[in-house]
Amino acid sequence: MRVFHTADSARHDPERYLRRGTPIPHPEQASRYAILHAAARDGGHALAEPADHGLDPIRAVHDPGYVAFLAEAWDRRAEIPGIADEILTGSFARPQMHRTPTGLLGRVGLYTADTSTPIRAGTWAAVYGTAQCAVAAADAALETGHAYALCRPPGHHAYADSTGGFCFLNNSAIAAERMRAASGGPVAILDIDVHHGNGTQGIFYTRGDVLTVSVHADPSDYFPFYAGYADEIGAGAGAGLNRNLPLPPGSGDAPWLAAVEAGLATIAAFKPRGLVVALGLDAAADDPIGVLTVTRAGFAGAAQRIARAGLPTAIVQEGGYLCSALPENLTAFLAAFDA
Ligand code: Q9C
Ligand code: ZN
Repeated sequence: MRVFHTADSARHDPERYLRRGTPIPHPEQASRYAILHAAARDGGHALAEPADHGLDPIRAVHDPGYVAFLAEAWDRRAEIPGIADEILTGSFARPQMHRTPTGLLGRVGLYTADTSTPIRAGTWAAVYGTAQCAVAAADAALETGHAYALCRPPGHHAYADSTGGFCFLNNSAIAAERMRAASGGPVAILDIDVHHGNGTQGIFYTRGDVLTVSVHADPSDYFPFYAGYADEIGAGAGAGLNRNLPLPPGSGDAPWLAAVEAGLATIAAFKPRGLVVALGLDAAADDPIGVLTVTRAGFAGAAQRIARAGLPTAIVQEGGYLCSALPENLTAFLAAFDA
């Protein structure tokens, strides 16, 4: 398995976020990069840094004003009087707003969904570099069959114009659009992170050329709350091309793998030219913020089933938080995919 990673990933290091009103150590820590990197290296995979394809593949799925905001915010922080050592706000735009503010602090609330995505000194370098990993994996998958992008921070909660849920740039969406453009054909995304891939769904909801499928914990009392229900099936040209497979909290390998199989059946019927797997490992039983109980054998089983689909496949890292099972589950997934 070819693995694309960048040391810039560790330059985004959020300290804390508000969990139910209480500041806690941020779960999406920079050390996730070193842990996932060591797991990939020890698994005997071929590690490489990606080429730099610039902003075009990012702008292919993200709003240009949003991309400029992320790229410039830290360097413009002096425009926010009294700003802390990170850029974050407590005032968020809502759908009924009447103005688009031009000041930087107003822009933060316009482009941010929650308190989990502070922008710090190295944030742009990290999210830019990790998006390039997604592009490289998409290209390599079309050339050689499959590849893994060690993306950190994750991406699937980022919409075209908003951060959220630890995510800034939607790496899986960037990989999918890259594969679609390069292959000339439709592509599919299978998201198996424990959280619904709401940003990815939002980006492709009205598109007829990208099928989005997500297997996740029921969002009715779990992040991201406002999307991820089975009745969200796409709209316009994308009608019928979004499938959500929510599972009750506590679900383990058997129902989770059955949902993965159901998603793969929908994908096979779509006949895509490529597949992006949004590989969250936070469905694991001992993940600190997950609510499903998937085992290492479950992750290996998912990888086998996905590999059997026989599609050019870019595997893009999403969530999965610090616990002893995190590296073991990555190793198991990649090994089973290659087997
Ligand atoms: N305070 C991923 O796994 N938790 N993201 C609540 C609002 C957010 C998880 C945030 C969990 C996001 C990529
Ligand atoms: Zn997640």
